[in-house]
Amino acid sequence: MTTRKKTAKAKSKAAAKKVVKLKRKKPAAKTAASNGHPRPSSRPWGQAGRALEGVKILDFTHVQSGPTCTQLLAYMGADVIKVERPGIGDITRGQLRDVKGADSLYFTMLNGSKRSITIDSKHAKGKEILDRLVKKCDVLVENFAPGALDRMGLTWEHIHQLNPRMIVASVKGFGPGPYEDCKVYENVAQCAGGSASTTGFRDGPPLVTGAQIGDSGTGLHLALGIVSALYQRIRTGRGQKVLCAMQDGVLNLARVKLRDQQRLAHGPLTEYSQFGEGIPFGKATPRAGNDSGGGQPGWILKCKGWESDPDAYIYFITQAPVWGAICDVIGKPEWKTDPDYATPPARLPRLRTIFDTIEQWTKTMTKFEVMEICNKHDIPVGPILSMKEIAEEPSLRATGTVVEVDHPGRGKYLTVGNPIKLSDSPADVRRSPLLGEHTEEILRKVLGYSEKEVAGIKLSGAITAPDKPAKAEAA
Ligand code: CAO
Repeated sequence: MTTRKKTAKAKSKAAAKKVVKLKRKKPAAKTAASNGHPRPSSRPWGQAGRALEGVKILDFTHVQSGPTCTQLLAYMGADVIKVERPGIGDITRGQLRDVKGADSLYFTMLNGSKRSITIDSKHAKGKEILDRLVKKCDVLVENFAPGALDRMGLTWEHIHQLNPRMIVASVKGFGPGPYEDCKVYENVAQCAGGSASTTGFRDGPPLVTGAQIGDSGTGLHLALGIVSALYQRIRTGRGQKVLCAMQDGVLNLARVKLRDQQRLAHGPLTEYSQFGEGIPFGKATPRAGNDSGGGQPGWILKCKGWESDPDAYIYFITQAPVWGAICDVIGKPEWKTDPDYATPPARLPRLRTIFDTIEQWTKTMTKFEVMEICNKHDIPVGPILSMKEIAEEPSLRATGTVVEVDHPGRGKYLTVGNPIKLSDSPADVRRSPLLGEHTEEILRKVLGYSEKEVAGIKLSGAITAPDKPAKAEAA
């Protein structure tokens, strides 16, 4: 072929390409909205993929705080790859066991919808596998004791050099400061975050709460930090560090008590029962028993059966706009006009008498009967529900808040589904993985290792417990 012929052919090829390009542009213009965002999907709701689809999480979490975070991300559609130590795994697999030989409920209820890979992070081959995972994933989440991730060689600099887009999210007990090196568990955080000193009765010791605000609460905060960092990465193209200290997370949830601390400088806290009882306030926010934390006084009152049923109680709020209805319902219509009871300020010093009187009424009915009557009048009340009642509540099953899943080691168990409901991204709640259940699958399909390489990795001992290097199939 002559040079001229070649040039002519190249020109006509380029022209043809241009036509194709132009042709391709049209449908693209159709799919893009004028603001540059994709056009709204026409797929039925819930069938347009899940919120975090495509996001890969390198999950180095253990115990409760970190796993709470990554389980939520998994419910939102992220592919969560949980890295566990060969032969041992997350320590909670074996803690508080109720079924012999099976992963505990502690573990199964915090690690649903994830995949498990076993890797010895201190083994040379293990480090190589981890580096590959770092390159493939979007977020690394960890809640090791301070310094442990660095000791594995996974420093921020190393991670960022391998993958500048990687978000590194950590839970620690304390933020930078005098306690930053401390190991921290739930109740330590509740105490250090201001919850324990403000929980309980005034004449009793500080109390920790049943809700795991230190662990699960901080996990929730971390999840918000991660999705925010993912969103920012769309603009910046780079990852960042996300840190949630458990002390900070608890304080964030206990902020109304810091509010009260500052109010103390300007006088007594009039909505606290202590005020009505004439007991002076000290220098710090006191424990307030079952007083309501807001501006509408409330208390826990006995209901029918309280003598034998520890949960036969109801929380009753004397909300000001429905005070008249409350007076009628409890048989005290005269309180509506009595100057000692008619206005919220007049009632404050008399809250004890008021709640004692209301309790005489609530004690004649079950908590559900009280609720039925009060709801008709818009009086805010809340039955004290036992965990048994919650486990059996059909409406919580219907909404997917309580989900039953099947596990090969323990059979059916209940777990808490996604408490955050997205109308276009329904949660897919699956059982927790067995230890190393997905090791080979991840090595091959995510990291691209060949059969031969996987066989070599098995022999190396990087994915198996030290006592059984060559034989173990999937750790
Ligand atoms: N391969 C090899 N080693 C591994 C591994 C793996 N796949 N996964 C973990 N390890 C090692 C770590 O490298 C670390 O070893 P070094 O200390 O020698 O570096 C060790 O296992 C685990 O570290 P740890 O100190 O985090 O674990 P711990 O049980 O002693 O402490 C806890 C637990 C929770 C107190 C601590 O992790 C912590 O303070 N975390 C931060 C706060 C937090 O999340 N607390 C909530 C806990 S839930 O109540």
